[in-house]
Amino acid sequence: MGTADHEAVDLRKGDALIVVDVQNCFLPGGALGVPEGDEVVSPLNRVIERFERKGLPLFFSRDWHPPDHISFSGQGGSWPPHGIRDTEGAAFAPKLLIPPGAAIISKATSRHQEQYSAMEGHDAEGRSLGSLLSDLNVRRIFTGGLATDYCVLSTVLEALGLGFEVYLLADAVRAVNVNPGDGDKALAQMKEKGVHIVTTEALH
Ligand code: VGL
Ligand code: ZN
Repeated sequence: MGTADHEAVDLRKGDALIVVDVQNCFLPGGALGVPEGDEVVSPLNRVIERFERKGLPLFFSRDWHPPDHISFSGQGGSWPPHGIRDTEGAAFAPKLLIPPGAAIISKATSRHQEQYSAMEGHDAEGRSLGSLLSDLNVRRIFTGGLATDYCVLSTVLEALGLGFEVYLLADAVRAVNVNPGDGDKALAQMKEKGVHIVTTEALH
């Protein structure tokens, strides 16, 4: 958290929270367990409650892969099978607060397509996250979850490309770190591109 800004951020209309892939398979002991992945849940819950109390929109993305997804090692991909739709591994972490009004965004649902970015996912009615955000006139995106060096990074980069101002919740992300330092590298890349690196305590 050494790189985080500590100024307070006042949440307001036009803000949205995107919680990325806090699913059983990415928690320690899961099929693609992220070290300390479970530690993102309580800081995220604090922010989820804050957004909920202010009536601000919340989005929860999830890997929702078919059983033979191209990202799996058996199909020539680089990951063990994980995030298989309608399985316990793909379920959200049991302790994660999911308010009734929140939108669930499923991604990488087709066998031949990888989608790390939540921006490419869709809600239950097939609307893309990008279009939902623009319909709501969202300008600032706050995001955290798993994993810093894959789906969080892709989500952040795509959001920047779409013109959103992006706030990364530094205490509410953890990295896979396939190569040591990948998570720190991802954070540095985000910071260099103008992402605000903040802690969940800074949000009011
Ligand atoms: C993710 C690897 C494969 C992630 C998803 O959520 O960061 N990483 N699928
Ligand atoms: Zn995946």
